[in-house]
Amino acid sequence: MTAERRELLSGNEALAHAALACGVHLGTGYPGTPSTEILETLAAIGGKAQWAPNEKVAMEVALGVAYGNGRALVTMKHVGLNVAADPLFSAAYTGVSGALVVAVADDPGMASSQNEQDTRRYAIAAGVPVLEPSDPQEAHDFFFRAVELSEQFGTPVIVRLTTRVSHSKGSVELRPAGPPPRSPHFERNIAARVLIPAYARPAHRRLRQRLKEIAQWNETSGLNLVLTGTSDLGIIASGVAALHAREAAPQTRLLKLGMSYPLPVQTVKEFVRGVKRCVVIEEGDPVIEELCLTHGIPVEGKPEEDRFGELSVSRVRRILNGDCPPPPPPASTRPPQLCPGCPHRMVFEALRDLGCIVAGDIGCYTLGVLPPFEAMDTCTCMGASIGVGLGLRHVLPPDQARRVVSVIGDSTFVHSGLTGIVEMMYNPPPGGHVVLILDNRTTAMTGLQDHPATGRTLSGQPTHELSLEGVCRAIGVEDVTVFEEHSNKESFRALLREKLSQAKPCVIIVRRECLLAMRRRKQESLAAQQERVTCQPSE
Ligand SMILES: Cc1ncc(C[n+]2csc(CCOP(=O)(O)OP(=O)(O)O)c2C)c(N)n1
Ligand code: SF4
Repeated sequence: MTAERRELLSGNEALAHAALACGVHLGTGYPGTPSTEILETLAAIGGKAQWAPNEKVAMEVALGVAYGNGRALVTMKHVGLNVAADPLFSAAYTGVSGALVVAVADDPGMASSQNEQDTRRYAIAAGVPVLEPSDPQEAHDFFFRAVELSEQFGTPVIVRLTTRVSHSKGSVELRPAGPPPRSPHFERNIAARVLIPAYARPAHRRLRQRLKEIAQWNETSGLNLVLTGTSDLGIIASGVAALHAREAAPQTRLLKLGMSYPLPVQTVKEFVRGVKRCVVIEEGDPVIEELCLTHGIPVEGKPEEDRFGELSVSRVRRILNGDCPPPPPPASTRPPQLCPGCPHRMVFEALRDLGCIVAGDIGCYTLGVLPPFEAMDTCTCMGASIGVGLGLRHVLPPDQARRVVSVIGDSTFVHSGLTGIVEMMYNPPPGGHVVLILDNRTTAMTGLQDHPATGRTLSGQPTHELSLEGVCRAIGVEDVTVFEEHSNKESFRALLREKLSQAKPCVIIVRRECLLAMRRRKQESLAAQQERVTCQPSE
């Protein structure tokens, strides 16, 4: 008999431990709060994990692993799934021969995101089953089930986490290794994997049939639990909302859905028949509520106001009592700020003082929108700065157009800025354009992750370093300047003024390491030095 292994883990860490125990051949993804620690943990405990340039590439690499009979984990935050949606939808048609588990972390309340979209909408649209763990233990256990489901039905499976599940810690009983993965090998199956219309049409029918079979499987999957209680009121809930519901109304009968799509319709119908009234409590969009209503199951949902932000025990209590929601809390009084001495500061001071119209992007530098800079005019999604800046340049009157600058970070540039540069050279605005790449040598906003232009892998190993100036020149930008004299604010302003006055496309790469990244690098090299000294054999 094996001794029980328990550890205090967050949901992200618990999922990574499960991936290791399942023998996942490769974990890949792109950082994004609240999902980032999954791959960092997987690498730290000895699994193979790597950052991809963006979520689409990560999904495709993972798909290749799963086409090759391997087990793959791909991780991202909810908005990452927008980027990876194209391969996901097709993967649902082609199916996989190994396992493909997509761990997506939603951010209800937008603690660190530009929107609060609900990943379950994608699961339904793509036709991919979705599991919703409610705590770190389930994040661990459900990953095993996701691998099993993926291999049994040959389907990608989404594990939807939310901020509380990803980040709260709990005592997790670590399961022993599951059934070992099959040996990776390639079996040709052209009709299944090449989505020309002649093959895609039957693939869509196969997908719908598979979903019916998975719905049937879900009726007895053991992922959905009925917790006993009185029959006056029944609650259907998923994810962390199920825990809130249990605490808010411990005497009430509760159907906790571990797998919300495809819905176990018979299980839900039977549950609703057994109670006088049934309320659905879920974090995010009213997805389960709508699925129930589509199947003619009479349930009540939460008020529209409770679709925004994270749920809590008190919020659930209020929903169950039918009380009116209070007005939303006032915005936090102390907005975040760039660190003192942050290299982005000098850039935004110059953009402000030169009266630029700034098409911005997402990263630490988005804080350039706030006082004392107030030097960002748009910020939509990762990579949008270049396209939006070009659009403004095309349409604005010349006196405004010549002040437009696109500002993008190094990680974001690699993620989704490259094609913006291609567009700039393919369809240059008549007055040219200025793109600023803020190369602080890290993905600072999400916690200092490496990326293809830092020359280090997720585990800190040296690898090929993408040259930002090289890639811009290769695309055809003749005017590329690398600015590194940070102590000289005036020379940066002069450079920016000069580039704004020319009517041609140009790129300025402002290169200076993020202070926190620099500090961490120094600490690492000090630790390595100390280790070398301690390891010196004594004479
Ligand atoms: C599609 C998508 N994936 C991930 C994120 C999370 N995220 C926001 S900005 C960012 C990158 C920031 O790095 P960089 O552009 O280098 O700017 P820095 O924070 O270093 O200034 C990431 C990963 C996101 N918002 N959208
Ligand atoms: S973490 Fe780095 S990039 Fe972000 S604000 Fe601080 S110094 Fe600037």
